[in-house]
Amino acid sequence: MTTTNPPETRSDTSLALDEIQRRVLWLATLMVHHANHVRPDRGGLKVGGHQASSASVVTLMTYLFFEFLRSGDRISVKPHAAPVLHAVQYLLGNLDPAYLTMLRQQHGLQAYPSRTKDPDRVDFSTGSMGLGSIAPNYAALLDRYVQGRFGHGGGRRYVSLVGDGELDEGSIWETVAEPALAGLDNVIWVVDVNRQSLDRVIPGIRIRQLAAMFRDNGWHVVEAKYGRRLEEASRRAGGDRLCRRIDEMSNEEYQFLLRAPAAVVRSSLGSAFEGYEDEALPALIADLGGHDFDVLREAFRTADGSRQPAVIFAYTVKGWGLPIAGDPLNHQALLTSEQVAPSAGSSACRRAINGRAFPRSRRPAGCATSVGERWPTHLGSPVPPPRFPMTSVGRTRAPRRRSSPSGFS
Ligand SMILES: Cc1ncc(C[n+]2csc(CCOP(=O)(O)OP(=O)(O)O)c2C)c(N)n1
Repeated sequence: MTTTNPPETRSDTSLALDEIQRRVLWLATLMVHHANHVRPDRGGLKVGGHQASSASVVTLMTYLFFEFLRSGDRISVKPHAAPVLHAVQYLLGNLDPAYLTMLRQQHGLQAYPSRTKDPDRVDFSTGSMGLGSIAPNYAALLDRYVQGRFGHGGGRRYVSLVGDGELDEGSIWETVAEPALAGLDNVIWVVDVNRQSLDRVIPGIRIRQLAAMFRDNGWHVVEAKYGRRLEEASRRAGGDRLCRRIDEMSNEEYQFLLRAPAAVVRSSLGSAFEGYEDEALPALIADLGGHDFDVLREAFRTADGSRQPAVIFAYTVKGWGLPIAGDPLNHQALLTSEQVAPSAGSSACRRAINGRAFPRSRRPAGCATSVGERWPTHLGSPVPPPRFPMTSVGRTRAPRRRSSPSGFS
């Protein structure tokens, strides 16, 4: 049997983003680790933090902040990804490094993104599921009103990064079905489909139903399901059955395969994996669209070009890149010091801790033009607020009508 591993198909920009996301992953992971295992614990209370939930959106957040978002855009970030947001802000030079050791500490970084209490920039507070994630929709509506009424504003895009478990909230569907949103082409939701919510694997069929509900309410639905390497495998002999098999398997089975030995993966997925070496299989089975910059670029391009509100279902692995990846019980799991130690010695981790804000001279190759030039300005130079006559807004009384009993007759 000839054995070949998947070819490197990523673009230069994506390779550069990969260098950045390694730093984001380790900064976010170490922030939580420090809060729980290093900082002296005076009260004896659990500190907490969500390393696995953070890891699942590291690629998405890196893509959004280092390539997609423009100055003036607004974003709401799912509650458990707060450490990722702060890691990104640190790398962008918007957060003092002293805060990296102050996660979940009084006057430090908040457990969930907070507009009022966090020291760096947070566009929308999240935490109560289904509230922060819907706020960008209404902000986009107000933006349209201000633009139409006063001729100011406009041009912003409103992005909401939500967990798949968050779609259980009723407020989400009230918003998705809101007729006033029809035609808002600057709203993009990204669902982090890590198939887990707390310590529960979400049944697969549900995502199909949810996508249909968005579609039925006039949203444009985009899927970022498979990475390039898995797509490549599906084009090999016998590969046609591969994606169909993965599509049809339950989320529980997929989660199991993420951590299964190569022989088990091979026997479950048949001939499509025949050409690959055993050591290539774990990365191949976990090669999902939500961790592939090239796939995400295409998905966001489609969503951004849509004339309706758009939702991207981005498939991810909860705990991606960490020893707890794909473990169904990883929701509140914290890496042990022994698990962190080998990584802490790795170059990616050292660079994460020491590499501040990517000075020009140290930017990864490929970033200088397409990615790099955006960094210092992204969200850092706010678009000035529109000027409109505050005195008259909401203060002009409608003429009073006198009620009279005859009104009921
Ligand atoms: C209104 C509300 N209900 C319950 C919770 C508790 N809660 C926090 S996170 C979470 C599940 C999150 O699942 P998901 O959205 O899939 O995110 P992830 O698993 O990626 O963290 C729940 C139920 C909450 N924060 N807000």
